[in-house]
Amino acid sequence: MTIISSAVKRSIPGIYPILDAQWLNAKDSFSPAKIKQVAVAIAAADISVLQLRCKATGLAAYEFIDTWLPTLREHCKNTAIIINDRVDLALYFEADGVHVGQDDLPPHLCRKLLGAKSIIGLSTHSLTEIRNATDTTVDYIGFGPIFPTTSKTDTKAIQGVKALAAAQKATSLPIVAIGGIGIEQIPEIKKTKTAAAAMISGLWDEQIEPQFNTATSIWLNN
Ligand code: TZP
Ligand code: MG
Repeated sequence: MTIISSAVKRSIPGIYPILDAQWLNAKDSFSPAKIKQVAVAIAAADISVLQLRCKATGLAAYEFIDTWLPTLREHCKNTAIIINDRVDLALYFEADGVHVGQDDLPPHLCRKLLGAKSIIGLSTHSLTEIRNATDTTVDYIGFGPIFPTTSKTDTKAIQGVKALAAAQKATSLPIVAIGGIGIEQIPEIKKTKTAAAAMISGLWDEQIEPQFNTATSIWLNN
């Protein structure tokens, strides 16, 4: 497990890359050399948290994490690694935490299984869900989709940046904005005082070269 300071755990700052199996597999076969290039780029960009997300059922999620995690761990010593949905795999791989949705295992069960040090994130889509989450054991709240996205099909209604600003005002927990955030949208997300911007497709250019450094520089300079 990565040693992650409680300051990082509290703030979940900046750019929060999501390495999404479906998106990555559609773009490239991701050879070991390419995975290493991505891991080195994440470390160079000083990314404090990232998520491995594989919506495929069964063995596929295990294989995806098993393919990426060792290289990420080797190069990204200061990056907390969060697993989407799969508390069992977070436990097995001793990941730094888990990100769950409203219909997944509830945060208090995740906490019981993963322990006090684990980072637990919860997706929300309304002020009511945010207020409910604030009273639970979660460490950060995902909120979105802020803009239209093609990376997820079953999304809820588009929230927009005004709702994002209201969402961050409604909770003391860090909010991670998600959905349709590209490099160009980072300044307006930052302006809402949101803790972080989660990005899948927006962190890659047309040649499928990672843009982590550009994204974090824009975040820091706005
Ligand atoms: N949850 C809400 S929108 C979304 C998820 C996982 C997809 C975000 O992908 P992108 O490519 O950053 O819009
Ligand atoms: Mg989920």
